[in-house]
Amino acid sequence: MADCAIRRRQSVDIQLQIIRICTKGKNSLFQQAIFKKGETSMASLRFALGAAVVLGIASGAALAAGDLSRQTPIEVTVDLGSPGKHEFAPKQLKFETGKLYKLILRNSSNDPHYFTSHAFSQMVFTRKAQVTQQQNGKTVTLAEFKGAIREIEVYPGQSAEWWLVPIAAGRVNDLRCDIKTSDGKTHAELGMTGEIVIE
Ligand SMILES: [Cu+2]
Repeated sequence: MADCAIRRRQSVDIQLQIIRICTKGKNSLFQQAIFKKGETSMASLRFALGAAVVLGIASGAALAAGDLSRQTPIEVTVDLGSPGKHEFAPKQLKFETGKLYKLILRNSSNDPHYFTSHAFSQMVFTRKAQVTQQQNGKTVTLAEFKGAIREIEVYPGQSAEWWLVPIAAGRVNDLRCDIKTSDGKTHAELGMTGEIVIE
């Protein structure tokens, strides 16, 4: 991280130097190339264009280093229920801001379950959500969704992945599943609740 910061700092310094070279008032190479009367200054023009190209490359490098959604993801797996039990396992999830997570929501129970936390959904940037399936021992992606996600429902025996980068720190207690059982109680009322901490 420190290395990246230094590299970015260097690339900013290079950009500033080039901007200084290119905008030195009367001595500006652009101005010399454009306004010099009587003699053609192709060398100056070429240098100025070269500087502009270098400037473009330098700013491109700075952008690539800053794309937090392209890190290697940290895997976090949550079991949504288990046969006969309505609960999240684990019940407490921990994340850190600025890191990319692959949050795997695995439902190996006999009921559908929601992963709902509106507070959490406001504190993360979503890169994508994926529907996955196990085929011959391999995880195969069936569909991919881009855009903000508010909650995800996973059907019995299935899994989904939420690729996200936490952007705000805090502790929220609204993780729950609001599906109702046949007697009218929600899974949350039966204990399917949880806490999420972002540091
Ligand atoms: Cu549920």
